[in-house]
Amino acid sequence: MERGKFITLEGGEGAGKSTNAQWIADYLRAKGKTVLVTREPGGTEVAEAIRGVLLSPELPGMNSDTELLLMFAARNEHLQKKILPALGQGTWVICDRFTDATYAYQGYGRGISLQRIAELETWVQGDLCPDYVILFDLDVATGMARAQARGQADRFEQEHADFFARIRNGYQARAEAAPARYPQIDAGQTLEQVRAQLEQLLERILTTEEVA
Ligand code: Z5A
Repeated sequence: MERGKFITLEGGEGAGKSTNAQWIADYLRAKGKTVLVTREPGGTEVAEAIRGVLLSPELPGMNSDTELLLMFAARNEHLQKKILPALGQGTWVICDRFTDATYAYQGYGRGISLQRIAELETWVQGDLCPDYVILFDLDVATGMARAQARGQADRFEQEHADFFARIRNGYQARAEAAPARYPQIDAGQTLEQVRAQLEQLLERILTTEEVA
């Protein structure tokens, strides 16, 4: 059976990934694909429990390496129990954040060596990586304002603007290194305009399965 496509959604906070994940899945289902929507950190019982620790504002001051290891512990569980079996059955997997978030947040944001992240990536993922990383790009101030309007901040949302600026730069650096695999969405537009961009992109993925 042909393996499903693995598509991840990335970007800074408030960029609209969660808002659009289900919409993307519905669009692909209407085109005949079987689709699973999931998220990181999380996606399985154990990984969601780890997510609770990672996001809790009650646990400030977590060591950065601990944070990194917990991200990959959750990812291993998610991959083994959910993502790999689904891809193997031909299901398309839409994942709200994945390893690019680790490079952006723990690497560029916290300052952990990218080489160390790459070693854990190889250990946990082997050579599996997303077929496409849809990057929702948004200026930091707008993203923070959207997130703040939602209410209580989690452990990451309590960071300052310079942390989120490093993250945006990190995502851009990764996208520049492999632009065909990192199609970008201008997430500062209205939801209607964002979905028009997504529709064009998904059509390209469906028809050519290669984004120029
Ligand atoms: N993290 C990490 O550090 N390392 C890792 O390896 C991984 C994750 C995998 C997960 O928290 C945190 O874990 C995340 C990174 C870190 N922390 N941060 N910050 P999460 O899943 O709760 O947080 P998130 O992924 O950042 O979600 P988010 O802030 O909700 O962003 P979003 O999903 O992109 O945004 P949204 O929820 O779809 O939209 C936010 C609000 O904006 C909402 O009210 C929408 O109605 C509104 N919105 C959305 N689109 C628009 C447009 N186009 N116009 C106007 N308003 C809009």
